[in-house]
Order: sequence, then structure tokens, then C-alpha cells
Amino acid sequence: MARKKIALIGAGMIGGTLAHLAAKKEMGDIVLFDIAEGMPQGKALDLSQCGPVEGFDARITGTNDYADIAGADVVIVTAGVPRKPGMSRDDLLGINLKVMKSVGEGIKNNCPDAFVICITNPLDAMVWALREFSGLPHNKVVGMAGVLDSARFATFLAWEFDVSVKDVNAFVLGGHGDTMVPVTSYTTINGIPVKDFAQIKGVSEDRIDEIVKRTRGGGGEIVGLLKTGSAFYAPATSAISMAEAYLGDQKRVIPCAAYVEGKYGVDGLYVGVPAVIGADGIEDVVEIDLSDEEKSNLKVSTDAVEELLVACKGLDESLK
Ligand code: A3D
Repeated sequence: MARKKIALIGAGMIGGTLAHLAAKKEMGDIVLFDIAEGMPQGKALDLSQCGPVEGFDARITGTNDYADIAGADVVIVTAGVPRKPGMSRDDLLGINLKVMKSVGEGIKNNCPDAFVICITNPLDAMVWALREFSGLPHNKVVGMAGVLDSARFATFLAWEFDVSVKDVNAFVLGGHGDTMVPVTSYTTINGIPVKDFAQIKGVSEDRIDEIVKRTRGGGGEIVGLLKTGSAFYAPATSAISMAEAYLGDQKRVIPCAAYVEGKYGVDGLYVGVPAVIGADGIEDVVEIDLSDEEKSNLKVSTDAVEELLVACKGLDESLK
């Protein structure tokens, strides 16, 4: 069987990390695409030279030509600009929308059968726009955010409870922004609801609320510390887990920005929900029962996503 082909559009901080992870895991051959001349080629050479040391077989190439992504099985998109301190994800809208247009066309013309994972911010709007520009079916285009937001929530809970992160199953719904909805009612410590575990450990409800708040601002906290860009190790790791679910037909239930039609009272939006990822891409969106408070938080979050789509449509005629 031929090796799988993984195209990474954007060879910056996340793109380079994605290439390293995918190569180490021998997920397939990797093409790093960027508009910056020489940079993807340089990173590809550097990464290739990890192979003999780490003992992986993966052909890694860098390019500025979309023709080189032809036939890719998976495309992961990080092209665009990241946040700087003081910026919200939404501040990136205008510039990254134009980037999604060229990336969408590059995918449409060269690998229309790929499974496409978008990471570029503002995530929920960019994945929607990328789907529109590429013309791929909705089940083959998805946004990465829920895995990362849930991982942040799990990390903070594990630290608070002094337990292994492996035992924390955390869950975040909604848009990837300050209105995201960490859902404590579906978050467990190896099956034990977080509220019960907090009681056992003597952790107050206020403290859990603080952790929820820290999760919502988790990306901004890192931007503030890095000063020159945004998080990249955990975002790359999260997207790789989604690519693996697709390539291995794992049918994993993963929180991600999937296209929702009807469920959760949402119609025709990309928003963070639990979805089954397998060989058909997004095979199902799982609708769970939410409390009234969780429902209204989710509504605030989806309204914020909808507002961004209106802004996108105002910026690009072809999206109307
Ligand atoms: P960075 O290191 O700047 O890499 C972006 C790359 O995109 C650069 O190498 C650019 O040259 C390249 N690029 C710009 N325009 C184009 C174009 N038209 N075609 C191809 N390549 C282009 O950023 P990064 O890797 O740190 O972040 C990438 C994106 O991910 C940003 O939009 C971030 O905001 C976003 N991000 C999202 C999350 C989520 O959880 C959703 C987390 C972290 C970062």
C-alpha cells in the first residue's frame, strides 16, 4: 500500500511542529507548503535530518507550489497570522480570510478528496470560510479547537486535584473564543464527576469556576507569556490526534468544530461539538443533554460565531 500523504499549509510554528510529530509517528510522507520562499524547504531539510537519529521513515519536502500537495490524504491548515499580546482572535479575521481563499482554492484544485483540518484563527469562522472556498463536502472539513481547549481544562484540573492527566476526561463545547463552554457536568476523573471529585478533595465550587475561566483564557495566557506569537506544541498535538482518527478509521469521539445542522439548535454553523471521526471524516455529531445554564452559554457562544460569519460575508462578496 502506498504511503499516505500529509500536506501542511503554513510552515510556521504549528506547521513545523506538525511535521515533526507526523514524521516521528510515521503517519506518511509530508509536504510543507508556505508562501515564504525557502522557509518550508529549509524546515523540511532540517526535519528530514531527524530521521536517521530518531529512526523514522518519512519523506519531508518543502514547497511554495500548490501542485506539490496533489493527492494529499490529509491537509492541515495553519496558514495566516497568529495573535500578538492585546489582540483577540477576531482581530485576525480580515487578513486570515484572504489567506483561506487562496488555501481553499489550492485544496480544491489539487486534493479535493482530502480530509482537511483547519487551525487558523478565528477558528470557527475560518473553517467555515475554508469549506466555502474549497467546495469540499462539510464532513471532510473540520476545525481543531475542542481537543486543545479540553486538554487545557484537563491539565488545570489534574494540577488542582493532584492526579494524573491521563485520568481526567474534560469536555469543552462551543466556539473557540472567550465564550467557549467548558462543560463540568460531562467532565470526569476516571468516571467520577468533577463536582463529586472536588468535594472529596475539598476543592470549592469557586475554585472550579476559576479553572473554567482560566481554560477560556488559556490561549491568551500563553500569548501574553510568549509575546511573539501563540501556542503551538499543544495545538499541533491536538490536530495530529484528529488526523490519526481519520487515517486509522478510529471512530473516536472528539470535540471539534464540526458542521452542525439542526443539533444543539444550530443550523448551518461550524461550532465545537463532540463528533465521531473515522474514514468518512466527520461521521456523526453527538448531541448530549445540557443544563439550562449550559444551553444558554452555548447560545452566547454560537451567536458570537454567527456574528463573525456576518463579518466574513461583509469582507468577501463570494461568501454571500
Ligand atoms: P506562524 O508561525 O506565523 O505560521 C503561519 C505561517 O503561515 C507563516 O509561516 C506564514 O508565512 C504562512 N502564511 C501566511 N499567509 C499564507 C498563505 N496565504 N499561504 C500559505 N501560508 C501562508 O503562526 P502559527 O503557526 O503559530 O499559528 C498559525 C495559526 O493558528 C494562527 O492563525 C493562530 O492564531 C492559529 N492558532 C489556532 C489555535 C487553535 O486552537 C484553533 C491555537 C494556536 C494558534
